[in-house]
Amino acid sequence: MKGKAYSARRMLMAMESTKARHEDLGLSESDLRKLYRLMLLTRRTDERSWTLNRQGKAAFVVSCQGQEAAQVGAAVHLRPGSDYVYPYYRDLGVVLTVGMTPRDQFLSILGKRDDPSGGGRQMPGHFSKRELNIVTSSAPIGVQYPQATGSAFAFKMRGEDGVVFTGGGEASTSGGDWHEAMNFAGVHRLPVVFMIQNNQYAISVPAEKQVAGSIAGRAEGYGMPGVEVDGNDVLAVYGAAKEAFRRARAGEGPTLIEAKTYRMRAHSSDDDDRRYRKPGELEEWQLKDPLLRFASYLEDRGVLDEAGREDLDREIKALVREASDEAEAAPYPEPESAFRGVYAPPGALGEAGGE
Ligand SMILES: Cc1ncc(C[n+]2csc(CCOP(=O)(O)OP(=O)(O)O)c2C)c(N)n1
Ligand SMILES: [Mg+2]
Repeated sequence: MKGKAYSARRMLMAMESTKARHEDLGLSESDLRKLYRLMLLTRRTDERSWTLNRQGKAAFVVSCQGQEAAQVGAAVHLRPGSDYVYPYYRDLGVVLTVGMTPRDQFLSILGKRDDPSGGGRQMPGHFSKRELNIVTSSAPIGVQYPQATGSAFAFKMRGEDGVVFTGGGEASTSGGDWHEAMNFAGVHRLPVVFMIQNNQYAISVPAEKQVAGSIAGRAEGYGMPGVEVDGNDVLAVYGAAKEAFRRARAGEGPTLIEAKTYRMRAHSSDDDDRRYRKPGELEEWQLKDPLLRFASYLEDRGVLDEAGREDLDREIKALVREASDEAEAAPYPEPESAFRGVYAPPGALGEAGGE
């Protein structure tokens, strides 16, 4: 068994050497370190979120582990605060890259007053931060797509060069919202980048029971390029997203990216993934863990060695822990505020209502 894992790793390393190189993508060594740092920050923040759930402190969490390369590799192309982001619930790596903080994440999952996503009342994973133009989602899968497309239409009507980034899982492409948004974006050549993270499951439903044909291939029918990338290779995603953002900013229209990846944790903290994963499947994908792969790339090219990775990890774990402790100590919303944003205050609607 050990020997098998070892040879699989060797095969993987051989595969990697044929993949995208940072020099061709115009990335410096410091850009590479930044990408790795963001991926590690995402992983450690996610792990801490899971721990807070298992300690009984956070009622519900959704994990992005395994999808960091796709999320960070795409989101680094955003201009925080001027572009718009319509993320989905698993996009922790997207929102941290744009500028949300681990503290924001912990305030949210602990239901604290200062949670930017909704004052402690929003569903965890429904990320939002006004100054970063991160727009919250609703619970039905796929509603972000028409909204994102509408924002892209606004950019175009105003003659601005903003780009809208949105995405979801592979199952979100089975709903009408996605198709309507893709068509509208294609017809009007809108500055929107769609990224589907095909992580192989929709809760317990495997991708082969969800997706007919190819998701990336559907783009042609909506008049835009569709690109399938290895979603566990941050440089591959970076390259595909670079071109998608360039096209959008240049007024050339939308792009669809399908990032092939794998969800390494259960669907949510309330799901038991042992009931539906195929035997050995998780272990196989763990060898393709995006962080390990990028670490091996960085080591091969002399950008970051083991000691450097350990230093960085210590630093990140400390800052994540500090953010988590701060959020635990932060106040809950005042009970009197429970109806705020739900009912109009007395008298606000004049004689007709409000009492
Ligand atoms: C319209 C709708 N149907 C069903 C659900 C329940 N639901 C929540 S997440 C999910 C799985 C979605 O899978 P996918 O789009 O592949 O994203 P992933 O969770 O794998 O990242 C489902 C079915 C929902 N929220 N909305
Ligand atoms: Mg999925």
